[in-house]
Amino acid sequence: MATLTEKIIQAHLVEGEMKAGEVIAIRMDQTLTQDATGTMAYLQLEAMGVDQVKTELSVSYVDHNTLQSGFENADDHRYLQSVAAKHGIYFSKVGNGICHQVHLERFAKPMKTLLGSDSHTPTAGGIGSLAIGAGGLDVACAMAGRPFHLTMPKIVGVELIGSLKKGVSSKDIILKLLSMLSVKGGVGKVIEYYGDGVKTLSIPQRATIANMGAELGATSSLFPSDEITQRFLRMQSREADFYPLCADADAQYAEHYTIDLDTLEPLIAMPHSPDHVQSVSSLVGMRVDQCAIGSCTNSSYMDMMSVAAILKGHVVHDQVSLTISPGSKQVLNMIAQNGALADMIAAGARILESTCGPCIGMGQSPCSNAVSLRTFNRNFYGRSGTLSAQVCLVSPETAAISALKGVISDPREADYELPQEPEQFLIDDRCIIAPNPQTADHVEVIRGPNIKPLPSNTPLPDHLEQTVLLKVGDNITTDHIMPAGAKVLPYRSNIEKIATFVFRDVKANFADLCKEKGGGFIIAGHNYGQGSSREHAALAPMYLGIKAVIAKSFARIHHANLINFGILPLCFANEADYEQVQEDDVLVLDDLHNLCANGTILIKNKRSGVLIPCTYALSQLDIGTLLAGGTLNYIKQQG
Ligand code: MIC
Ligand code: SF4
Repeated sequence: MATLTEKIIQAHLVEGEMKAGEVIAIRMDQTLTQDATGTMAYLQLEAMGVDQVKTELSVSYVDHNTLQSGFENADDHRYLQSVAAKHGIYFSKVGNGICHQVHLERFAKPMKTLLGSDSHTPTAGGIGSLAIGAGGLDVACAMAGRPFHLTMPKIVGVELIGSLKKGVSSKDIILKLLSMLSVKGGVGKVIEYYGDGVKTLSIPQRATIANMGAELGATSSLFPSDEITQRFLRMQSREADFYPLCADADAQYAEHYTIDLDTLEPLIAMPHSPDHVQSVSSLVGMRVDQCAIGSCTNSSYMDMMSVAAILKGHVVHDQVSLTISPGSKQVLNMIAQNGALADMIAAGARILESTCGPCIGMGQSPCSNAVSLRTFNRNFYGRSGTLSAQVCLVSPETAAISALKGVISDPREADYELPQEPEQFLIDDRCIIAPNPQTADHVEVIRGPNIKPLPSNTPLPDHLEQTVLLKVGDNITTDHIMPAGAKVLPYRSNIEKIATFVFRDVKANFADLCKEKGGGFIIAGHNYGQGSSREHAALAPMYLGIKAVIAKSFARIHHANLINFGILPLCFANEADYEQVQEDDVLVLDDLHNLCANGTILIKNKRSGVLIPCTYALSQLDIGTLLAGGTLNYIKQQG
């Protein structure tokens, strides 16, 4: 009576019991990194003194920082390529595609585990791989052969019935689920899909759904590995990677939902959260200024073919800028060869590289007060680079038809021919550089001036008495904490510099305040740190002297990142006590050297004298890590 998740975890379990809520450790078969998180991950791997990676496969992708408006991005790329060659890691060159799309095409395998330093790593769940996003340090540990610790998730079953109608896409399935569960509805859970509707979905369609499980806050999302999976692998010339996998008929799910694809309609997530979902039909006629198609969610061959079919013979509306980023070199090459790219160009689309691009604010910021329809997965405040923009998330079909009309339009009314799946994908891996064990020893790791040494933390003192420097509400994203975009991303390997941007759009003087007060605390509401895996959202605050975050609840990856860098994550035992703390209050924490697993602690507010009970979800290992001042210190301490 096992679920898909239980079957894969069982086969990789190193420590613990598969009981929801228990801490377990699993072996990671594969890892992936991307350049924006990869530089730190590899600096950490180097700090651990690891010679060759211990995984079955590790891949380093370059897809985020590709604007190269200064030397910094290119320096990072050089470092990544050389460090990959040195340590036995495959290197996917810039231009080869977005990490999740390429990994799905060329490397992901059913029944394997994958840890990636990017929150959308679960995209590979579409092919039946248990794929989890984590901070770079956790990925470095996995490459060093250490098992990955996580809390055994609850398994949620989502039954898909019926089949999608023309103009309705798999993006609408996951937007529907987001409207049902919210951005924190998946925290501590793996979402498994089953039912007849699953059989109607291709692997890239499944991957779109698994990708945006990250927006639910889920640990991962999983689809069975069936004849559709086998066919996809055959089309990618890797049928040998097929492994059949399905949940047992009597598998037990902690929660259960059904989505009827027959009655599903096109949906749209309104600003500034992926769960602010409405029907497209209710917004038809609203002005659109920009449409951006691509990202790891919706940049597959079939997505591009649907878009090209809608655009064919038409021209983009005068007032709209349409950008298209095909997800990989494979996709771009195929649409170039079959003429679909020519249809896009003729329609006036602006073709961008096969990278993240506008999704992470790397160019294409919309105009002031723009309505921007994007096929991406996140529409967090400010992420596009234009604070006043209204960014909405839609399917490729909705974006394409709206780009032609200049207003939000319902793709069910578009007149286009549904594209056919190809017989075979175009295989050309020459932009993926395989490591060569014979020459690894002689490789020199190249560090340009933007590759700064890792900052370190000091052990946690027994007594902390510091000021509350910031109080924020619910659902604070890592984009709030550590903004991305073209101006900030170049400094991902330069913590001193990137730390000056922490909370830039929330409290402009935050970094200066930290310096002035010699560090302090942050108070937050629910789901603090939702969104990306960027460990810079913990590492940079650590650098600024933040010692603890006290919140109503945390997002999983950020919670782990805080521990990895020695910042204490505490939760209000009574949510109402959130009101007992204000900015500038001085809080006192005592007896920290005697923290015990999953315990409670009393915090004293010096202003009011009130004692505030807080809980913490920390294992003994987490406590050891925090006391040492973070994972790297802990590993050194343990020898
Ligand atoms: C994102 O979508 O926010 C990112 C950029 O891909 C991040 C990683 C990063 O910040 O480098 C993610 O999702 O983890
Ligand atoms: Fe890149 Fe956007 Fe996907 Fe993040 S969500 S990996 S920035 S495409």
